[in-house]
Amino acid sequence: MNTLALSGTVWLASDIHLGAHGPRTARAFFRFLEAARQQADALILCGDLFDAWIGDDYALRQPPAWLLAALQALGGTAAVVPLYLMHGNRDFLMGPALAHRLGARLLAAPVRLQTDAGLLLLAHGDEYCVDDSAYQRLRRIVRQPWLQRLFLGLPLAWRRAIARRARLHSQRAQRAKTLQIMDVNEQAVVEALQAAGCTTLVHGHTHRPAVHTFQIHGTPAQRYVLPDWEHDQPGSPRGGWISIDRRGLARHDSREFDPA
Ligand code: LP5
Ligand code: MN
Repeated sequence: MNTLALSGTVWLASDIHLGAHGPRTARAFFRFLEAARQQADALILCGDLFDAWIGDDYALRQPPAWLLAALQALGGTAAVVPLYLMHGNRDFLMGPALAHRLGARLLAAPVRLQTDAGLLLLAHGDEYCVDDSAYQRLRRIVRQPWLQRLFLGLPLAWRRAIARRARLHSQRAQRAKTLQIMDVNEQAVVEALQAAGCTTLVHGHTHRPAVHTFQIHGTPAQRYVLPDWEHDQPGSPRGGWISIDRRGLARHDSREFDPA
């Protein structure tokens, strides 16, 4: 298991879902990155930074304007503060070429993170949604290296079409699932924490920001859930991050970067 030691102030965010159709979310996120440059000693993005990632060549060859802006903002940040990227269920194809372009480091999940606030476990979170058997089946399939190689060898237009189909199927499938099925399974969380020797888990993916407290054989444990970022849909914008320093973990709201 990956272990990473980071001292000082560490910022964690997840599920920003950057894409062509989220200019306001991107603007709030870029402001967050500027703040991170000034206030954080390390920044970890815990998956689904992008709405969908269909191959590094897409980003590096001829990025569309929204992606170019994102690459510049992320690269500019990584030049100042160490930037770590974890894979999510939408951008698990982010590869070494992207990391190199950004000056970021890809982290294989889960990560045991040693911080000034103690040891914690970090993951995207989809791996703990084991009650969602249709999703877990899909996950096992798309994480096969041979299939990924095959996909990455397809023309960009095909990949884009497949990703669009996958997103549509996924959205349709979710309508038939209960919220409970799509949440993490408590037993899976406990097992992951025990395997890592941790009592605190931080993850995203479920878009249900919270701090859950529970016990593992009498020992207090916590699960922090990072929010997704959505500043484009009508209604109340949402998003945020967690900062970690020697005082502990604190949750923050991204609306401070989106003045109405
Ligand atoms: O993403 P989110 O949060 O909305 O939903 C997830 C689960 N869905 C997914 C699918 C992604 O959204 C698709 C992203 C595409 C990225 C690039 C494509 C690269 C392909 C590479 C191939 C090697 O992760 C969703 C969970 C939900 O989280 C909550 O946990 O429920 O899972 C599903 O909805 C899965 C469905 O139940 C079953 C599968 C649907 C079929 C999709 C494949 C269609 C392919 C079409 C090809 C022509
Ligand atoms: Mn996700």
